[in-house]
Amino acid sequence: MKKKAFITGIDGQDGSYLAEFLLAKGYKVYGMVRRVALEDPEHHLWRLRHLLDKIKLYPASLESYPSIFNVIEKVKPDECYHLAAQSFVSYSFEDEFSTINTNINGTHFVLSAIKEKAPKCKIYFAASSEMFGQVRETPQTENTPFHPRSPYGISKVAGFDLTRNYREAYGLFALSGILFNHESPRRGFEFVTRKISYGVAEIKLGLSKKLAVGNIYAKRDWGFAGDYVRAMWMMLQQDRPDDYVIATGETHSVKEFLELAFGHVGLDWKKFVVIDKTFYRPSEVHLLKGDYSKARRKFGWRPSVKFKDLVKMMVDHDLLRLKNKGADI
Ligand code: G4F
Repeated sequence: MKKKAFITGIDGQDGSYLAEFLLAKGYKVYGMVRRVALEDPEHHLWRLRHLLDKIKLYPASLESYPSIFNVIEKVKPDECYHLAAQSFVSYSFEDEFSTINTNINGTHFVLSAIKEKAPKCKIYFAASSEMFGQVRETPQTENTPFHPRSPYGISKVAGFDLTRNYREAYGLFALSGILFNHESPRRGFEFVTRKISYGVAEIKLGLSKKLAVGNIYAKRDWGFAGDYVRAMWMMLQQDRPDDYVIATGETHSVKEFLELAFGHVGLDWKKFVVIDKTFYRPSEVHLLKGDYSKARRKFGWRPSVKFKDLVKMMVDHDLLRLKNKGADI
């Protein structure tokens, strides 16, 4: 019998890579999406276009316990990957309340429904390096204390604690992946890497003249999303549930990303980039750099894409996309 995997947020960057990965492993893949995505697949399901006849999608909302409960009761998954969230940090400052309600309740609903209807199901929770926030040490490990600096980060700390509590209190096989930033040609356009790769492609093709960004001195540990979904699956294949940092162990500034991205198409970033303070955050996470040695030691995970190659991959994709008028993936 094929194993059944259930992915919340299957229509996002990570969900789409994970669905591909699990299908290739022989899983039956089920996904939860908002009803609007099923009604308007062209806009909402572009990352899954090539998979739609291989997966089964159910409408449900992170805001509604009954909707999640019903889907989990129907699917009765063997593995659940809870990726869905309001995941854009900037937006979490604009609407603290909906980010906190949706992210914390959504995680709670998924955990509770699994406990009631599929208690043997292994659960992956998408925690985040944003939980480290104002970092207490560098590099950050599974033991580094959290100090979140955004409503989004706070919601992820609560999700992490809920997941651990369901493991300790009810014996669920529930764990968290503390993933550092991970990018790809499927990244949403609001995140800085995609904003830059797309902006560079537009400028190179004469479709735009300037790129406005915020704090270019922030540093992130950027990896390739395809590598990170492999880690999610590996975590769930271990004998015991535990939490893991997934990162590259390198840190680079937004400025370095700009230099490389513009440099890749033969342009000098300083001639095109303008700083717009409206993109600054009320409280910034200045530096992230993860230590993934526990994941390497326990199950041999390693990142396969270097920072420079990630930048090139994203810029090349966006050049092609614009030349082909929308070849998405
Ligand atoms: O690309 P970002 O918006 O990603 P951020 O805030 O690091 O969050 C991402 O990674 C987290 C893991 O650590 C995830 F949990 C989260 O869901 C998301 O995937 O911003 C990266 C950095 C920030 O320091 C930001 O201030 O880039 C800086 N930045 C500078 N100019 C900008 C811009 N960010 C955006 N989005 N847009 C700008 O114009």
